[in-house]
Amino acid sequence: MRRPPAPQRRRLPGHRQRRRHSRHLRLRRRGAGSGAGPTGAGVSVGPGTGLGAANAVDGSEATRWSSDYVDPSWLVVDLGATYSISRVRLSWEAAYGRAYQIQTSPDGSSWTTVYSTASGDGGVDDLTVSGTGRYVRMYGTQRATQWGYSLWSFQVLGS
Ligand SMILES: [Ca+2]
Repeated sequence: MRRPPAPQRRRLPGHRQRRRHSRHLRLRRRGAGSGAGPTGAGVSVGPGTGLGAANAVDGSEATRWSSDYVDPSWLVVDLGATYSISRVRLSWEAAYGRAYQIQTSPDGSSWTTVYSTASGDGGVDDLTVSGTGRYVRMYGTQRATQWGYSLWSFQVLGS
């Protein structure tokens, strides 16, 4: 059964604390003396749980998230606070999205599309976008393979 994309907070075990540069919105694990934001941050997916949502935001290109094998599927990142978002970088595994949208939201329920494609070809999609929000998601509507949507990493940059 499909479920609505209600935010489902999850800790990000093993997430690294270092930043590549100051404008990179690294997702930070709550607590651990890391200077995490007041509300923390998390990642959620739907429908179902797929494989390791936290793997998309763990800072490693060797671990991956995969959705269930169904359209639509999505991965939502909670930045923990509102940011101006300028760039989203997706690193796809062999199971990639043919058609998907990048969307932002202030509340995790109403979404604004800032990027859309119906001809995704996998690899790395380094997207320049313009938006504002606390939540950013990849909303996949057509898988390129019989498998799911699988990302080595999903990065959001902004200020
Ligand atoms: Ca990863």
